[in-house]
Formats: sequence, C-alpha cells, structure tokens
Amino acid sequence: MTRVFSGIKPSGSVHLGNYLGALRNWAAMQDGADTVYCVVDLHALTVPQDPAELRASTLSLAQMLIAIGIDPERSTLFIQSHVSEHTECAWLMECTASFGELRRMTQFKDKSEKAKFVSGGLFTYPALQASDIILYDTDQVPVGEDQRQHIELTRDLAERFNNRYGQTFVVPEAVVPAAGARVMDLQNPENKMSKSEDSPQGSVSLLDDPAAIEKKFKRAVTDSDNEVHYDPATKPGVSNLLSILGAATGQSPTEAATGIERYGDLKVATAQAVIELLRPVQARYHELAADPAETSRLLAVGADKARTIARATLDRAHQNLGLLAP
Ligand code: AQP
Repeated sequence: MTRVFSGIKPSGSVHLGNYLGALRNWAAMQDGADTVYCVVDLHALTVPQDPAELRASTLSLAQMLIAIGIDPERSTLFIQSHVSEHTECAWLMECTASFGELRRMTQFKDKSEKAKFVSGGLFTYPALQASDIILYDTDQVPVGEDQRQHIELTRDLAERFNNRYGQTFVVPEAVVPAAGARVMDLQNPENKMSKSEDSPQGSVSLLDDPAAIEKKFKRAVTDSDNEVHYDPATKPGVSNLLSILGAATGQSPTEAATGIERYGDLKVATAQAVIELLRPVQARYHELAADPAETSRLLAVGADKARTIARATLDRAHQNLGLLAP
C-alpha cells in the first residue's frame, strides 16, 4: 500500500492556505493509502517560542487535524517531539546534505534576510524535514507549492545516502494539489498566506467566525481596472480570490469567474464559499477542544505506532552506515 506522510508546524493559527494547499488532501488520501501525519513541533523551534503558547497551539493543531477529517483510527497521527527518532535521523541527514545545498533553500534565504536572530536550526531544518519523511518509508508527501524545493532536497538526500551505503530509504515524491496549491495573503498578494507572518488581516484562520471572514475578504487588496478575470502575473489580488473561490467550490479559477462582474460581488461570493467550507470543520473542532484528555490519548497511541516504524528504519540506516550495534 502507498505510504503517505506529511507534517504541519504549530507556529500560529492554521489558515486557509494550509487547508486548501495541504490538509484537505491529507484527509482525502486516507482512502486507499497508509497515511502518517504529524504536528512538527520541533520545526517551530527555529525561532524563539513562548512555551505556554507552543503547548496550547500544538494541542489545538492536533485537534484541528482531527476536525478537518484526519481519523486517528485510520491514520497514524502524532506529535514529532514524541518520537525521538526524528532528531536522531536528522543528524544523519545533516551529514548527508552539503552546506551549499542547505544555503540554496529559498525559505532559508527569505527568512534569514528578515530575521534579527538566525538560528542554526533555521539553516538545518530541511534536514530534519527530510528525516520526518524518510523515516516512514514514504512514497508520497502531500504539500503546498512552497514545499516543493524541500521535497526535492529530501529526494536528493535519500538517493545520496542509498548510493553511498546501499538501499536504505524510500525516495518520496511531492503531491501538490491542482487547486489551492499557493494561497496568497489577502493584503499582500505577492506573498503566500502564512501562519508566522505578521499579517492578521491577510490570513484567514480556520477558526475565524463568519463576520471576521467577511470583513477580511471585503478588505482584500484587488486592483484599479475593475475586470474580474484570472491572470496571476498582472492581477495577483483578483486571481488569488478566484483561486480561493474555485478551490472552495470545486472549480478552476477561470470557471469561478463566470458571471461575476464586480470586485464587490467576487469578494462576497468568496467569503460565503469559505464560510460554508469551514462551518463543519469549526463545529467539530469546538467539540474536540472540550475534551483535551481524549486528544492526548489518541496522540499517545499514534506516537507508539509511529515509533515502531521509525525505529525500524533508523536501525536499518545505522546498520548500513556501519554504526556498531549496541
Ligand atoms: N499559502 C499557502 N498555500 C498553500 N499551501 C500552503 N501551505 C502553507 N502555506 C500555504 C502548506 O501547508 C502545509 C503546512 O505548512 P507550514 O506548517 O509550513 O505552514 P505555514 O503557514 O507556511 O507556516 P509558517 O510558520 O508561516 O511557515 P513558513 O513561513 O516556514 O512556510 C505545507 O504542506 C505547506 O506547503
């Protein structure tokens, strides 16, 4: 059976880009694949965190994953730091990656230019991400467009390790959705919608209430020519709204534009589609949030299942590398 793995960082409020670009696909892939999903809390540590907030957002994100349809009975759902094999394997991947390769990662370049403090972890995090993936003999990784380069690196590292030490890791491939692969910030449509960017009006949280969603779409940046059509290069704001409307209603962005003539109507239609899309997710989330002990129990079961797979892969890597068995 195809093995699927993906992860999400508890770095802020989970947003519409995460949902349309990745999480919706995670839920769909449970039909017909062996799915492993992870809240990658260690990745959040590349920048300083408030401990109480990190704890709360990790639990809340796990609850959100269940609310969007990840079924802990069908998928292995766990917290990255509960399975120490991830950090052990990260060292093997750091020693497999070259300095130049890590330096060329566009996310590192973007973030290190903006950050006041650039941690070593920010630089090496793609090696930890590669470990997350290869530990589970992963065939497919459902991600948004922004992660393509990191999955390419993961493939290169797995292949290089296999060439040096013999067949050890499965070489995974990225699965990027046709619609919603890159949802842009509503206020700065040149930038992707992001959890950690300071753009509260530009990002639609999956937990925003209908009034907040309406307000954010009404204020979304468009342009001055008043024509509703899809052209990301010259009309990034309008095209982003059409992409969101299309992804939310199962149409292409061009189909979504049919019959909409004014920007105001496009904004209202998009807001309504998003409100309807999120309504059942929010209802389920609030039920789950009322019982944190049950979520913790489910996550402990998931970590046990994950550890068994990860340990076997890591033992194989140790043996092939020539590390003396204990
Ligand atoms: N704007 C987006 N459009 C489509 N997909 C997206 N993803 C993220 N943003 C978009 C996909 O969501 C999954 C989880 O990624 P993440 O935890 O890195 O989310 P983030 O919102 O990107 O979080 P941060 O903290 O702001 O991270 P940085 O700035 O490091 O990217 C992934 O599959 C991602 O592709």
